[in-house]
Amino acid sequence: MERSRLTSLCTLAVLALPLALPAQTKSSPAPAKPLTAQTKTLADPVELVPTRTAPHTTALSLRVQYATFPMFNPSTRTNDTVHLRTYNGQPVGPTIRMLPGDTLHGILDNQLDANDPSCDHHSMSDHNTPNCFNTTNLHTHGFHVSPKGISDNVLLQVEPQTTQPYEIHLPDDHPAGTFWYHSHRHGSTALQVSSGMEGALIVTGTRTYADKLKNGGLADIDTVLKQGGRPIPDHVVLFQQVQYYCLDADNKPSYDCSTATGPNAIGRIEDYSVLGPNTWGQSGRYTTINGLVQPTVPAQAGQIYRWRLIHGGIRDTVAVRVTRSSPIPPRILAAALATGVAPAQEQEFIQHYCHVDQTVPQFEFADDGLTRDAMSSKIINVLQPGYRSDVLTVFPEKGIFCVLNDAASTTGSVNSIDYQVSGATTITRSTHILALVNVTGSTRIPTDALQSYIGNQLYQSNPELPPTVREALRTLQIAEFAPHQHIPPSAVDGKQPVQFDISGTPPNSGSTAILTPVRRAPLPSATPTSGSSPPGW
Ligand SMILES: [Cu+2]
Repeated sequence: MERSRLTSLCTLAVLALPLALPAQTKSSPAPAKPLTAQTKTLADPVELVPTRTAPHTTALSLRVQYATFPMFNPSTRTNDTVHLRTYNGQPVGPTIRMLPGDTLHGILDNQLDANDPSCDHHSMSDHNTPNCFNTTNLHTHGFHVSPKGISDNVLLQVEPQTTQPYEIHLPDDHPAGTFWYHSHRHGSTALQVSSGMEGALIVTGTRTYADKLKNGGLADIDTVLKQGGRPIPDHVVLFQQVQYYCLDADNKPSYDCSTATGPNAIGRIEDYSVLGPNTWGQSGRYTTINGLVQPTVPAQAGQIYRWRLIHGGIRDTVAVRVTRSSPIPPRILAAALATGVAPAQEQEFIQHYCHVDQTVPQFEFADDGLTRDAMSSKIINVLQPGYRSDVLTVFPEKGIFCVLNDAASTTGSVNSIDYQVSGATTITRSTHILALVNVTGSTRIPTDALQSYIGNQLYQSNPELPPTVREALRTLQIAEFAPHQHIPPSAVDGKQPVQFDISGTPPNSGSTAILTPVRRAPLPSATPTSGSSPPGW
């Protein structure tokens, strides 16, 4: 029986991890094969290293092309074969790193088929109707850059079998942090993003505290995220929601690929009607991490990791909760690590082994690419489509830990319905397994000491910092590394009305929201001030 989960629709989307598998042409799809344990181990997406032609000038090219690759399906314990639009033939777009002040000279090479039936009866300016699925463009989500010309211009139409040059200039004072890119051509955005057309866009921070004044008052948190004097491991964790379907005997879309035969058994995304609101649950698909369904994450106890969480999907809220597990019988553990946990066993597995009352907190230090005033200890880290969250994680001891998509409340989720059993009974959201972490090593830290453990490691690894800044770091106060100053209540000096009009046929002509403006915050002082207690702790 096909599992069915439901969700609602948003505007963006997607998926995946660089599988060590060659991209194949659409005429020669790979046969379904059992997944091996090795290909289930989480890895970072491929990195696209730009050519640095001069200081602050980088060049790269990104291909838009179909690729055929396997996607594991725990409900059948086999790989489905999917044939989808991709960047560079990978389930996940390559990671792109830039520096503040860089100008990126990009080429978007659209190799999709010019014979595009979805384009036949539509004008490409018809933004609100699905059309021209092989036409694309490139959006740099979160970048503070020009939206005009050949920069981050979502109105560009890159037609199939054409190339589009891009020139995107990051200002010198751009914050360092985690951003992402995806296709954003109106009429084909959701379909392309749901197919996996997105990747991480990282602005690397090299501005040290010592050079803060020289760098216009900016110092990057990246420069102090060290343990034992070395930079901590830095990983992309890109969530995608690839809602592919197959075709039944009547060539109608069907989420059940297990009974489809021949070319009809190849998963595809070619039809918006199968992507609509509240269809995620019916589809039985899984939120993937770097392209993998329920991957195994290797980790060392006591090692601090930076996880750059990016929600690149469109169909379901992701509420990340990391828990300890109780001892799992070896046979069940081996099966879970090798081929995942099937839907039929998932709730029982979580209840028996994933201790939601023993959560390992995530220490969030940046939201949507912007470093905060203070790290925030989160039990559940809710990401809506498009969100990013940079967290420090440290596992307190060896063992298996569960990474769960917690059953966030329906009102807080873009997906109001989860399972739809046998097409009849609906059940509200359930918790699902995103990944299992296999932690090794002999270090043991009490869970309630993780915060001070991280603080002390950061303190010890940054002896060159002024004492007040270093001491603040010990208590995870990081305002000196935030690109924007905290707004104290005293700076709020009034209110002004702001009106937003939403198009359509609302009962009223528009809705009015009252926003509270604030005084411009003062420039950072030359002398660091130490840890007055910020909100959120
Ligand atoms: Cu976006």
